[in-house]
Amino acid sequence: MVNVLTVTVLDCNDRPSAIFFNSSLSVHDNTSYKVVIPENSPSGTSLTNLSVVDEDVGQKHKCTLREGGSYFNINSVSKSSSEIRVKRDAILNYESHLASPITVSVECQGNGSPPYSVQRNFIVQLSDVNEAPFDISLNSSTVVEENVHVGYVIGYLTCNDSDIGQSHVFTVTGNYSSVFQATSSNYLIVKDPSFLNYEVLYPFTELTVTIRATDQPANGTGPPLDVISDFKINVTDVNEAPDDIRLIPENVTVPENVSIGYCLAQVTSRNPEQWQTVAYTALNYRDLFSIEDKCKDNSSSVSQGDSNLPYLTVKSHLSYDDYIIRGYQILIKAEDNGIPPRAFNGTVKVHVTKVDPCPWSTCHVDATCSRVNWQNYTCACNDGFSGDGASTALK
Ligand SMILES: [Ca+2]
Ligand SMILES: [Ca+2]
Ligand SMILES: [Ca+2]
Ligand SMILES: [Ca+2]
Repeated sequence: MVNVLTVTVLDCNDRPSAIFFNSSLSVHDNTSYKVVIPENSPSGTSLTNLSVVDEDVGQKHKCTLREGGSYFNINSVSKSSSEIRVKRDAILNYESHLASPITVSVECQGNGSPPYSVQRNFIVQLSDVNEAPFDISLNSSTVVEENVHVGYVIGYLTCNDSDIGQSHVFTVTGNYSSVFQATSSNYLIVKDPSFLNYEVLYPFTELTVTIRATDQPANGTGPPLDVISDFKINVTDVNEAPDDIRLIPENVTVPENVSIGYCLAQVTSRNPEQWQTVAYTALNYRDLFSIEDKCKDNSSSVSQGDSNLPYLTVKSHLSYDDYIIRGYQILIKAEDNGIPPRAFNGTVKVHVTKVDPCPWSTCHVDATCSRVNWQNYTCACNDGFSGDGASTALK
């Protein structure tokens, strides 16, 4: 008798044995599976594909992230493979993960009974990407006086950068790149002080200076990046002394018998602050000349001049005889009413011409007139004549 033993092999569910990862970003080392992804990768960037190894043909597997779900999500591609991608709004910041790489833990569960699952971990390491600097700041009062020297330090420049340890090169660009300069030690200095002239700039004394900061990235992290910012720098006034004291008209020539009170010329000067008042004082020949606010002698052609300018006036007779160089160099002080007041001394010239009374002398025709001074003369009889000169007689 033959007994037939029929053995029916019943399928029973086996555990999935492994998860295989497959990524172009993967780096294998001896101990673990690791994926390196650039920081700031946008959402949807593929991190890795994975497939579940299971002897039970035809089973489906549902994979979920046990760890790493803050940064990534996982989606089914087919019944036993899935893809992990960067999640929306995930912040993948190299600098904040330097000391703590991201661990991703995947668990895949089959649809058999009982529902066995398999779990694998891997490491996501972020690689550094250069990020643009931001927030340039100028550590200063942003006020500069006019007339400062070359190299005057306006302030110190700094900026922020997400990249750790980067240094930055600052440059002045735009309208005022010839006026200001950023040094290699990050000071903003004055390059051309002649531009910082309050009176020339007025009323546009607030300058908008544009500064660029360029970073210096580590090799392989991308090109240098920059940021620009505008800074307002106010040029403030400094009182400057008047200079260039002169007469109007410039060349003054008067006869020695000019009358007392005669207005020779008006006195002026160049004062950078044109809104100020300038006071003039004669410092020499004060017995001969005075400087008056008004001209009282209408006989002078300058008497109707600029009412804001004072008059150089004859105070006593200008004797040609007493004065060998026939002119006066009058030292005048011009002082403004700025705070503090500033003064300057300058010289003006007045020429005096000789007056000869002989043309209208009463000397006799047979006498010779000689000038004594501007109003006196002597009459001397010519040879062959005698008398007092006013009347003569033949000898
Ligand atoms: Ca970076
Ligand atoms: Ca940077
Ligand atoms: Ca000034
Ligand atoms: Ca002044």
